[in-house]
Amino acid sequence: MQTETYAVPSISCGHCVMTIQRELKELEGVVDVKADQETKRVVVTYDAPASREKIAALMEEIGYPIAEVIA
Ligand SMILES: [Cu+2]
Repeated sequence: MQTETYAVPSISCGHCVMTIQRELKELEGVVDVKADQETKRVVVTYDAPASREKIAALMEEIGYPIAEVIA
């Protein structure tokens, strides 16, 4: 299991936060998602079969591309 923090500049309001959390939690292997509109960061805890690639692809698909992996 691992936890990663992503910079997601397109987070602009509470709806973005809700959408990201809802969509990512549906990805198999994702254990926890915390999106923050102030810092425009998303912290995801996941295990296989989820992967950074799958998370990045989903974020792209829903309109919130990851700009940078912070940690
Ligand atoms: Cu929004």
